[in-house]
Amino acid sequence: MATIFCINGPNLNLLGKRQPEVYGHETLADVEAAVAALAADFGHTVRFLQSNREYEIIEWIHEAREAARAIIINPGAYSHTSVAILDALNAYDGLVFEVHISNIHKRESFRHHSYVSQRADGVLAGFGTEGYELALRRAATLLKGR
Ligand code: CA2
Repeated sequence: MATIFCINGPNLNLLGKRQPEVYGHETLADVEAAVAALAADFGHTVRFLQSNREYEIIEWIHEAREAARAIIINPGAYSHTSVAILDALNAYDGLVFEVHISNIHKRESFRHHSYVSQRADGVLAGFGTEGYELALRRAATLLKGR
């Protein structure tokens, strides 16, 4: 059994409350409940974290070095700007999956590049909130072999 951190970045606390045409109708609490249930099927535990502050996300990634065997992260807009989050992930030895609810490649060009992708073991974009569950499935598959 492993602990997995699921980290959501800025504004994702608004999920399901605004812009449903882009991000869907599910709230962050709905997503967390679905991921927690799936993780339980695999015998894993997920700790859910969300912050609008870059430093807090970096602190959680540092904490994951000791506490988690995988990180599922949607860094939100920090994906496109934060070398600091990339550096923190580069200091982490476990699995990293990057999730974007929307297909960032179909959107404005400033969303096409993600610093985090350079470290991620897998990237999901455009699978809606189901992307978090797909990332969890992949983490469970790879953790079996570790
Ligand atoms: O598609 C994604 O998951 C994003 O990471 C979401 C970020 C955006 O900056 C990235 O380019 C792509 C924005 C998160 C904002 O979330 C909201 C959710 C509901 C209502 C308003 C914002």
